[in-house]
Amino acid sequence: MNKKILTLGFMLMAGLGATAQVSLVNPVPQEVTTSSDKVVFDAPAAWSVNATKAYQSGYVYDALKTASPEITKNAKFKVTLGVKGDSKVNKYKKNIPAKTEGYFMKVTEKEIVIAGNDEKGLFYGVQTLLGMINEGKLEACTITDWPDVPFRGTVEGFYGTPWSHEARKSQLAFYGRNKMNVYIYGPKDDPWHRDKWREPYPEAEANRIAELVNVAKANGVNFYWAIHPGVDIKWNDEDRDFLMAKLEVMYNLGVRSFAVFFDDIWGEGAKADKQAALLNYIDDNFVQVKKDVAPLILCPTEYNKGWANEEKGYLRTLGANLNKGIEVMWTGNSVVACIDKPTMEWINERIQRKGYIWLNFPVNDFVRDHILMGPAYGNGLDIATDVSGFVSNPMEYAETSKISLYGIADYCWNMEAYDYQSNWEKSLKDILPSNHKALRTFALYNKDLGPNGHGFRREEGEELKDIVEKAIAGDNFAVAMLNVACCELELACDLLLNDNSNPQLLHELRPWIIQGKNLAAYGRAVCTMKMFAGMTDDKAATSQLINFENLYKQARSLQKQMFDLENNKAMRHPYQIGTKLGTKVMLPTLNKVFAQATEEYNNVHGTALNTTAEYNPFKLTSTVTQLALLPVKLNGDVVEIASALEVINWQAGGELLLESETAVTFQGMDFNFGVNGVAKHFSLELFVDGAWREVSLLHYSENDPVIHTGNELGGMTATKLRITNKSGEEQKVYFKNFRFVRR
Ligand code: 14T
Repeated sequence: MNKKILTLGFMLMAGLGATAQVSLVNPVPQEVTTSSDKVVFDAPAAWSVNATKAYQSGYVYDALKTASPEITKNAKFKVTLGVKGDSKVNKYKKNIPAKTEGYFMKVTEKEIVIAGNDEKGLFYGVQTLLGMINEGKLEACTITDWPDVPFRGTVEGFYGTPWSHEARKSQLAFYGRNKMNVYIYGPKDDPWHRDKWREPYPEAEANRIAELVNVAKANGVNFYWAIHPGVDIKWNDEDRDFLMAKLEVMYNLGVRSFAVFFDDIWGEGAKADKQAALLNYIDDNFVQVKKDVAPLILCPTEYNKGWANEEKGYLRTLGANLNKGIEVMWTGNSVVACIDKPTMEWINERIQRKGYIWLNFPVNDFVRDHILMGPAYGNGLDIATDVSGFVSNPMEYAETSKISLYGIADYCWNMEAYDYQSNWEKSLKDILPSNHKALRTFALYNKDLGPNGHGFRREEGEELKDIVEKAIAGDNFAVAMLNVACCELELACDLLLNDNSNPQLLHELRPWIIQGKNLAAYGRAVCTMKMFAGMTDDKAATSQLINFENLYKQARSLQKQMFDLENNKAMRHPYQIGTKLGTKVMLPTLNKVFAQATEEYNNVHGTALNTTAEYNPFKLTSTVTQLALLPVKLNGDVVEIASALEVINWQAGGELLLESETAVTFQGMDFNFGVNGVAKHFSLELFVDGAWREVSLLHYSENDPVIHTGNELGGMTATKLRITNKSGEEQKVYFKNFRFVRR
């Protein structure tokens, strides 16, 4: 039968019948048939298992045990389990898809048969059953199912706090449920993965890894342990033997799958021929010798097209030299990118094998002020046969990452049928059933990454587009609708804060939820401002607390509260640099409405209230006209003055003054005027305890224009600083950058 038609029919059904139990299953199965009169029935209270000895215990059986019906010997309702070739499922041998990890399954009101093409297929059949029975119901159907991509899962490969042991175990169970079979362990900040790659794990860590290997097994997941030796590897026998010894240690902990990462390094470690020779050596002397070890995975140094140096031919060298069977990872056309057909054609031709995709989504280690709760979309739906594997690099927020991973799992299993929107809706229910609507509302504001160095953006606020356009055009009904959206966001935040069904999720989201409340309150103030702005009578202005100017003050207060929350370390996770949400549509819209309402009020009342919405505790002024308007940017604890794009004529005695609303304790500072040796022409002074105090300036070398401060700066606390041209004559400089870090 035609796969496409079946899948489409299935999706239609899923949309219509809320009771369709098969529609609860993630990933979407390849082929499903249900009878036209749709038989949905209560799951039995107990069932008996009909299986050969081999499947009356083990991980498949254990998975089945987690279902609500109890397994009892004499229960009438029968669950037959078997793998191709078993007498128990002989009757169905023609129905079993000849696909790795595939299975056939039949559900009737009397019995269930699950026939795997292999043991993993059988396991996945059981997972489908578990997914279906989630709400206590079963649906008569037959399912023929298999994965499109052979290796599907995640690579814990981000910078930042590595996942906790508990989080990892929870992930592995999640992968099992969602039919992902790979977990690559490679957190950048695990010392024994990278910096101390030569050393064995201390006992406690080693035990944890051994446990993870077992948990992975129980969930049908291959645990890959990755080593990252490129930082300081020397291409000699000694280091090679260190590496082999470490692999041996990991093997003895139970690890049977390995990866070697050479990403984000340069110099000696980055040589293609050396890397290939090392991998081949491991392959020949370890993988092939052990016989029970999975094919090696290599993460190359040039892991994306943007970094590929065609002339030097790094990738082609790997392609030609690496043993057949060694997998090569690839992030796409850039570090953070979606994958499509041309991407795969480009890389596969060079590495002479199918690329193994490392998708840098939903990882947020380069946009740590955002948390990503959006759907996984944008990857080609036609690349199933072009990839050997497809793994996602998630966020250090393990539980929140499940939203996107739920999509990755579905995408990898059944690509053509992948519908990211409906998958996303399902994922929210899966992750927080008790409050999925609140989670959904909140997630709407946490999809985009904001501007970032990789230029990777996500859609956000599409559902607001209509209202936003009208609100900005001055339609007050639309402003009222915007207000409703803010009320809804606030409601969502409060419901979430009161939910204790998934403490880990709430712990991860907490800073953003609190900020969400601020954003919502700001939005309500702004929308109400807009309502009041044009009123000419002073009815509202006299006795009542609610009047335009108070709303204006409230909005200002909330701008500051948002800022303060961002900069309050106690309200952030360790590596988090800020707390932003709704930055693509909601916040900019509110800022526009704020400005419009204020302007309107100013016009009607002849006032001069400031219309700029962004709160900034730093104020720059300068007698050097070209510097006077440079914006001051804040990024966590880094305060920066934007660079000027022209030559600055800094007159004698001209000064730049930076004032802060609150006292700043300095950690360090440097700036760059783009000219060697000019430090001596300028003075830096801090205003400490009511007096100006000079801080020394110096260059570290003659031909380095960067100006550094003397050590006395560290720990000084001041409310303002100034830089003055003390040379007695005009200085021509480039104001390339100025920044300091505060404590
Ligand atoms: F191995 C790679 F495929 C890879 O993506 N490496 C890192 C990864 O650990 C990190 O999580 C990800 C997202 O930030 O990007 C890579 O790390 C980078 C990429 C850069 F372009 C680190 C610094 C960069 F400048």
